[in-house]
Amino acid sequence: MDGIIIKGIGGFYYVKVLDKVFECKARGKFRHNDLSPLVGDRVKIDLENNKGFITHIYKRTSMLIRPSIANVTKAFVVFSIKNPDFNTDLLNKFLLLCEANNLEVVICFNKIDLASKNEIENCVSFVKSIGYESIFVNGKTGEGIDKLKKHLFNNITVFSGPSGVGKSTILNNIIGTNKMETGEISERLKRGKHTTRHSELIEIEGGYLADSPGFSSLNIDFIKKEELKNFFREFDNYSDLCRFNGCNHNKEPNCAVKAAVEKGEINKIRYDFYIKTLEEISNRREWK
Ligand SMILES: Nc1nc2c(ncn2[C@@H]2O[C@H](COP(=O)(O)OP(=O)(O)OP(=O)(O)O)[C@@H](O)[C@H]2O)c(=O)[nH]1
Ligand SMILES: [Mg+2]
Ligand SMILES: [Zn+2]
Repeated sequence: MDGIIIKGIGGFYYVKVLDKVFECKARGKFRHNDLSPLVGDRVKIDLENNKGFITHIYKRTSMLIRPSIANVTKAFVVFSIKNPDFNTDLLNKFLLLCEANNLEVVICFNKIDLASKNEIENCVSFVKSIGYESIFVNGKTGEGIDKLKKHLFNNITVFSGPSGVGKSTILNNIIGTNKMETGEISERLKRGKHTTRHSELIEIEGGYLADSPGFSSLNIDFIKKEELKNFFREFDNYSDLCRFNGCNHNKEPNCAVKAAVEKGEINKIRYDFYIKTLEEISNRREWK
């Protein structure tokens, strides 16, 4: 039988086949080729004496590390406009990670109840200038949540974004129960608790949805210098016009991307972030 792993706890994998869930163990042989099953994996399972075994893992289309989930196709990148305040640098990092993992992106601005009109406008115009779709929501009241729901069909969608922006609150609102723990960071620290440690897929609106813990440092070590530019979609319309093939839009002469930045057609904040990241990657390479 073919199914999908929706949860893994203590060596057991819960595999959904049609409308049934089977508790399965992995066959030892996966260890040999260094492949252990992940939530999101499409797998083949056998039943022997009422016990389930995963016998095959189908090829993955993507593999996230935090949270560790395979075959994710879409990300809701969540930021609150206030508390914690919106931060373009961090958004750029999350976007870069999504692009590098080949995920579709929906930017979601939460806590609209705490924001002024002006602050909302700023977010709208920033996102517009970089060519992404954004949805504004109130995770507590559910305002705007329907627009997010429309994105779930046929996808494995993961929430990403910094801690405290309201990811779990929005997820709870989408699924209609308080499945995920939410709360102020300070309260959580006091109780010595952390957000969900095991990953789980929740089936909803014809797709699967996964929460993720907030994190403040993002690992972009796997991105190569030469491919970084491909993850900035607003460069695409210009890069063919650069004088050099494979132009890195940095110090090369006659660079169409740089010209577009000067003309204000490409957001300078984004370009500066690109150069900063390019330098970070170059420096890292020198030391290795
Ligand atoms: N005012 C307001 N508060 C919100 C909204 N959405 C969430 N919150 C509050 O923000 C706090 C953090 O929400 P969580 O859902 O736990 O945030 P999270 O992104 O899951 O945080 P981590 O699990 O640490 O990554 C909670 O106290 C929520 O009640 C909103 O739309 N408006
Ligand atoms: Mg959470
Ligand atoms: Zn160029």
